[in-house]
Amino acid sequence: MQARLDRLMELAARSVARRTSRRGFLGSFAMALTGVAALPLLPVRRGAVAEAAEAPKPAAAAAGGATAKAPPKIVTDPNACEYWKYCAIDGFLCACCGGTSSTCPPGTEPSPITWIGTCQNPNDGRDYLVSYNDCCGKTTCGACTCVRNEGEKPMYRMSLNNDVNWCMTNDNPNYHCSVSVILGVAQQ
Ligand code: ABN
Repeated sequence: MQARLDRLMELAARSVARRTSRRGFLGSFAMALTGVAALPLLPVRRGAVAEAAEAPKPAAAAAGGATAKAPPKIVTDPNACEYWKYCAIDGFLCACCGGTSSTCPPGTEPSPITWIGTCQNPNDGRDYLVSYNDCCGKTTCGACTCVRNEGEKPMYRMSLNNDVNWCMTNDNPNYHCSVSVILGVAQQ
């Protein structure tokens, strides 16, 4: 049995050896190796990698890339509603009515009761308490309407609402315009 198996295996090996040659095997092996080595040279699309590298990254954008947002412009004109200390005002700017941003026009009197807001000064980044007094004693000025309601609360909390005629306790309760008076730095 053993001898017959050996003979069978020998015949099979001889048959394979007749049909193949060592040189042929080495040739095929070399071809396969060359093919694998050439794979990275195939024309794959590498542009995407290059494009990704050139696109501004978030950090680069923040540092001035094409999509970076310009810093907000600081308004210094007291006749402009965007002036920082008007952040919680509701009324006509006294600066446009013969007064200044913080003083009433001649012939009017400041209201003794006011509404107080908190505005951030963009020049130093600090929060300031600002009193919004109405100037009373003349009919409405009508110039430079300015309604900014930062921090304002609904009317049920009257002291935190700016839509109130603070001239109501003045001898002459006519509302003319509003000023904003800086009271001090708010506690952080
Ligand atoms: N505090 C300004 C104002 C006056 C009259 C009515 C509404 C608001």
